[in-house]
Amino acid sequence: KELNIAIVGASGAVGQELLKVLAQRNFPVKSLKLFGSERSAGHTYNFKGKEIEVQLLTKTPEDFKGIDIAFCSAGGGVSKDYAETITKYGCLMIDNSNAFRMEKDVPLVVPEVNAEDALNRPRNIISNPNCTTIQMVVALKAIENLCHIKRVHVATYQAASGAGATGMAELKEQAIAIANNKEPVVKKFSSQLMFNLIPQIDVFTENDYTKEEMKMYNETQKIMHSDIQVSATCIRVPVMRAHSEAIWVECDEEITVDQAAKAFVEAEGIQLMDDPSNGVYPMPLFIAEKDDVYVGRIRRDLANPKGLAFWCVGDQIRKGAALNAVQIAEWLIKNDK
Ligand code: 2RA
Repeated sequence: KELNIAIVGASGAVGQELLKVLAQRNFPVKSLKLFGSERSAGHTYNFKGKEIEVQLLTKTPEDFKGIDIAFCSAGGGVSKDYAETITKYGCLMIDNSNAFRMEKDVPLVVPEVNAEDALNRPRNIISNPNCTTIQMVVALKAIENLCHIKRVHVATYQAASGAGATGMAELKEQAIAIANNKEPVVKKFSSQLMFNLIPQIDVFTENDYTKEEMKMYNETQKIMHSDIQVSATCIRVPVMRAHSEAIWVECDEEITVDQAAKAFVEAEGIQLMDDPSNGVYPMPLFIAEKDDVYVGRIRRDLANPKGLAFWCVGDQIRKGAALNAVQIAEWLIKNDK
């Protein structure tokens, strides 16, 4: 069956990736409507050889009448403001923002982990988790299948793409400015990112963790239906579009490196890349534009007998956003009869 699809936020980094992913995966698209702000309305984008013009997003529910699925990626404010408009006539909203992620009546879905949750969506909204959570839970699920994970410590190394197309442009402009002995311009990030690390993503909450770090705590519990405790430190790094994570897990029982490696090999959506003595491990430069989550550097946690450490890299715009949203839709096409 072919579906009528909309993309809200078509001009953004994730909107553009959605166009690519839908085409590359031959998603069954009957019709495609693009929506955007005043800034992007009127632009045209190519989808499978056809130019499609971006329509201004307004509060006219009729614009979404007959549309089966709207992929939304225009920020939390827009998602909150337009959810009623989008879903009024039965359109399913797959929302990439943080607007509804923790609401009880909105499933938060990573198909490799909790696809079935997508079947229970009373508001006709499904949330796509935050990018850092998505790639981590894909890896954690493989371990959880072996033995319950009690706690996780994670340090993230997050690419500029997490701050959108303007974040990527800023990193590139800073690199060019520095190479030309010019002062790098800082607009999107709080400090110069090139040749630097910024240990703050999003704003601080009252417990001194950032919102980004608390997303990893709360979203992981919701997706995994688990009491798992996650303590995160999230860092912006001068990398273009793949996020990396150093992860330490503590399980109820001891798990060997071999058991973990086998679980990663067998897991859906994971590629094991782990031959460190030959310099083989995932690196964000080379994982950009790949679909799977890449895992390597698996080893015992020296500080914890029931612990395991590994390194995990995933493309932020793809698995961390656009691809995961499309995979949710693909799963529903197969399983939601
Ligand atoms: C970031 N997690 O990397 C955000 C994007 N969703 O900034």
